[in-house]
Amino acid sequence: MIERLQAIEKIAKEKLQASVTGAELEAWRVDFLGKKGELSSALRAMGSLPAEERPKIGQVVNTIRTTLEEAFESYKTKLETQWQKAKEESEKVDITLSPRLPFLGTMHPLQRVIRRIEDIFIGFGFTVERGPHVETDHFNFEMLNLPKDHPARDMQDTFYFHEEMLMRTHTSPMQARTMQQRAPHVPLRILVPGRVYRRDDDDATHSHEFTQIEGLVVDYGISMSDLKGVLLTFAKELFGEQQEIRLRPSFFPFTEPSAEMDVRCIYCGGEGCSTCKHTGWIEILGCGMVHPSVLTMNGYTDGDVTGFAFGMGVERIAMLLYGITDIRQFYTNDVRLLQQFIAVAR
Ligand code: 2NM
Repeated sequence: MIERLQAIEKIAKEKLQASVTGAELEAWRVDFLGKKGELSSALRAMGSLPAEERPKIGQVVNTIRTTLEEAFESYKTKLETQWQKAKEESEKVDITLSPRLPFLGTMHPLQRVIRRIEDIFIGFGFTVERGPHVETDHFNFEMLNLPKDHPARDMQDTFYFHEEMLMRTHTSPMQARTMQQRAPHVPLRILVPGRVYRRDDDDATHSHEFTQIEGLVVDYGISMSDLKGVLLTFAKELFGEQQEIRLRPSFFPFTEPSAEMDVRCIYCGGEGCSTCKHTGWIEILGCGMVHPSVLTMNGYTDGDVTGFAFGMGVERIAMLLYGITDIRQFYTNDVRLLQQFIAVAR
């Protein structure tokens, strides 16, 4: 009997050391210390022993039980410490690691140019206005001195929904709308940026959708010198204090007189290069004194009230500023282009 008990003790100690998981530990406790375990059945088997041997065996069983209970407790404590350590190790955070920066996205080059131009004109006292892209023939053409039979309507090939509804071909319909809202109040100083639409075949320099910024000033006694002063100051703020401009006579149905404005070539400084086609000048906008009929039709009937207006293509200016050579690059959203405009330093 004693040998059998000692054998149980030996096996129990070996199996305890072999237990690794909580489930194995619990199975071990049930096997060796539980009510139906090895020691309990040994105690029950004592019934068949001679009475004088029972106290001795009982003592041995109790000693082994105490030994195994202590071994169990200390082994369990040891395992729990290991589990805790492993858990802490796996959850360890290195607070000295530098953070991984999220990809922040970039402002589109067209939007950057729009914001810069808006800021310049806001500085001159202009407000920024936006209007509908789906327009009426009335505001897109009629109110801008382009009656139905006017040959100048051929200058713009238009996307029509039907006779009266179209995609705006310029942002000027918003100028007409604003004049009608505000007349006869002066001064009027507005800047209208936005997408415009023309039936054009796309190539490196043409897009059927592009971005225009037009401006309009209406007040008593506005003259061509106001136009020239504002546009020269604009050119200097956009391209630098040294920037020169020139005005060449031109024609638009909604302005009289009309002009085109060139800037000294920002690449060669006037020496002559391929960008300015060896002229030393680059055209960047059209402008003029608002045609008297346009003022009258839109509510400014006082003959002393005059105005100037101008319009520019944003893609063209962005191409000049950033050296982009194909207008389609603004719309294909190749991240290799966009990533060059990351404004946030690492
Ligand atoms: C241009 C060139 C010249 C222009 C005129 C007007 C309005 F509505 F006041 F008559 N808005 N924009 C204008 C004048 C636009 O773009 C090349």
